[in-house]
Amino acid sequence: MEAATVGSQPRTDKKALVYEGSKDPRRAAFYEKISQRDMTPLWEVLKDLVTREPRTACVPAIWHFDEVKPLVMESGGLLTAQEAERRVLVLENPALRGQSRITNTLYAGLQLILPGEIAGAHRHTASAIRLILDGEGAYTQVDGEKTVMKYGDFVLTPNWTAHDHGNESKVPMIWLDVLDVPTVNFFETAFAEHLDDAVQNTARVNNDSLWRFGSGVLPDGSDTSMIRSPVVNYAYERVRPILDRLKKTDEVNPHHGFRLRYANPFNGGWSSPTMGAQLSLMPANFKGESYRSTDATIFVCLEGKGATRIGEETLDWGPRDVFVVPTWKPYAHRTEGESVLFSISDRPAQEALGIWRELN
Ligand code: GTQ
Repeated sequence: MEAATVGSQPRTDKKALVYEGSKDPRRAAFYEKISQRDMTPLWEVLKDLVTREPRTACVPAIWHFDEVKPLVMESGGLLTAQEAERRVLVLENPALRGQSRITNTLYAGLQLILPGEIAGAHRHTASAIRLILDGEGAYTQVDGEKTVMKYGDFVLTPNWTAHDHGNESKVPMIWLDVLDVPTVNFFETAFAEHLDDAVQNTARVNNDSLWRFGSGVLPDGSDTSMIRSPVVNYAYERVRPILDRLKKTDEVNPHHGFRLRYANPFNGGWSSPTMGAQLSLMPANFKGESYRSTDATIFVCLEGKGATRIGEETLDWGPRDVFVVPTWKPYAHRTEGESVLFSISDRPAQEALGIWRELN
């Protein structure tokens, strides 16, 4: 955005905006006068600037996987992953078209990598996560650690880590990318670079970090002060059975079901400082109570079938569907069969700033 902004309206000239109080000619003249010095009266904008409750342009939306998969596959015939650098169809919030964002702070997209393709090594300030939705056997490599990905795997590409993707399997693979790009760009802190080699040298045993840091032990010399998780792939086959254990012994949360958080094993915090992800198991015929929080949340159904009421709207979901709940909108889940929902939001960033709220 090149233009200076007053409130949310871009300004390119020095003419005063016409406010309610501009009906008084003395005030209108005053507003014109101060506008020449790039000033504006707070009393005309205060109630839209400091609002009683969160406001958002973002709307509830859903992408049914069965409907969008053919379009993702079609993109495979248009250009190679190499040409595209990343062959991704961006999921844009319908109220934020043209801005490459699914919520105000997060980017999401469906990435396709065909057998034999590579998406070359690069790194950037933005952090990424992947949630594997279709196909099996492609790899990602993060700072020299390779991981071969399967359905439901939650994979981290923390900020400034080198990453390349490749598909050595026989089937196309599609995953959901979520990045904090709009957040990084809000702070105007984006850097990015290509690595000299398209594919990094593999420096570690595959999935090394999950074993090394996700097993209740820490090897000598581990840098435990890291503010993001060292784990590259939180494999679904390791995480999913934990939900069944919770179901056996724990009380079900009336809003969320049996839920866990993808954690930084060094300090128990979120897996990244800007994005927090959770996985929840809801029993069959679960009728969740209404909940709201200030973090607009992206959900992905990994198993089962259900619906989420968001304000006046109801979104029906099934496996691989991606949907989004705007900030502070009351929502409630219900299920048919036993269901698993993945979710991700900017909650860690809000918590770090002391502005996160929820209402049960
Ligand atoms: O895989 O590195 O969807 O850099 C957008 C930007 C994926 C990636 C995206 C990226 C990537």
